[in-house]
Amino acid sequence: MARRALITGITGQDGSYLAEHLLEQGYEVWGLARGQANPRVSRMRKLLSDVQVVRGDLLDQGSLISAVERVQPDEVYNLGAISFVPMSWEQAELTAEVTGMGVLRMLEAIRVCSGVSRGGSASGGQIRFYQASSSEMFGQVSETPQNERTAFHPRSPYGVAKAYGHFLTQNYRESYGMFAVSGILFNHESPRRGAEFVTRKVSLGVARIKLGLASELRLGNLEARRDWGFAGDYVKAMHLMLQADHPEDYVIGTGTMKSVRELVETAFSAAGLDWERYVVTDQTLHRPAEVDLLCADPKKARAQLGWEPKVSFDELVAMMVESDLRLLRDGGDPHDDGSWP
Ligand code: NDP
Ligand code: GDR
Repeated sequence: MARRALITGITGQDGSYLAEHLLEQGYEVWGLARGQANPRVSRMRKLLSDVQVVRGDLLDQGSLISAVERVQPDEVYNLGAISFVPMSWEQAELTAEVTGMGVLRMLEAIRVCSGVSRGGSASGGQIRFYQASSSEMFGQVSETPQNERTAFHPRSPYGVAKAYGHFLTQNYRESYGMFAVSGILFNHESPRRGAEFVTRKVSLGVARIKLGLASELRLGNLEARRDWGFAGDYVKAMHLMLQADHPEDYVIGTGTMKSVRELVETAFSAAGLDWERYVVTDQTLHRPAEVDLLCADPKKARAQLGWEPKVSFDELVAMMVESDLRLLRDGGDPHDDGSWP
């Protein structure tokens, strides 16, 4: 029988790549979708027609229990979150509820449905759980590169909420013997990245300028450095973590970092443009507390999971710029339902 996976955050960037990867592996894939008439759900249904939808919301404990009861998954991937860091200052309580408490509700749904009690016996069979932890938990870093033992110092309500979810996942593993793991993923991007994140904002900005649809691109802190990889590579690591013999947490990243300035230079030059003519820095886009740099040490994932990123930074940026040029030339709107590249 096909293994069954339940993915929260199915309408997001990672949900789409993970669903495609699991379908290729022969899984029956279910996506948890929220809202009464959520336009992102109809877009997802069009693009991932083999994914089955179950209704639920990370804010609603009962809905998660019903979803797990209905799907009877072998594996649950908790990717749902308020994931845009600046929004977490504006809606800190909502971020805590969805990104933090949502992990507790999902773990409880699994614990209750699989009949796990203290001591770790699962009368209903073991459901493996993946939590989407984040390099934002390292925040103001105490060492570089960051590995699985690096201390956390989150710098945003988002990072704090992710740290709660991370420790809770560890705690359910230790308290109930659940196969519950966290992937500490560094920034990963793609043509499907939300337009609010800096890589996509830049690739769309470049495409608009190239096609004469805009004359400038406004950005915040150009000195911040990140370890950027391709989302399609990273979802494979999520799957590998749940196939391991033992439940353990892993850092996933490329091990190289670039500044936002380098990102901008690379993206504009991919379209044959000089960035200094178009980029305007805007103080209002700076964050109340910035994460200056993040760089992964992915040695453990390479050694134990055999995972390695395949797409380089330059290839990733070129892929995103080309995709947005194509999208805008074809008259697509990056915020529109049908235009997901
Ligand atoms: P996206 O922002 O693209 O997707 C977020 C998803 O969460 C959407 O499907 C959204 O659904 C869903 N969601 C939001 N609120 C709720 C809720 N109340 N109940 C159920 N679902 C909800 O994120 P990514 O795909 O980029 O990231 C996936 C996960 O990985 C997130 O948890 C993110 O924090 C984490 N992460 C991401 C990294 C990255 O670089 N991309 C790096 C490290 C961690 P809807 O369409 O209904 O809004
Ligand atoms: P991040 O991603 O906060 O790292 O979180 P984002 O792309 O938003 O920012 C990266 C860096 O770029 C700087 N920056 C700008 N960012 C945005 N969004 N817009 C701008 O105009 C701009 N100018 C400069 C930021 O200050 C920052 O330093 C992402 C999310 O996917 C999280 O959910 C995930 O956990 C982490 O990556 C790892």
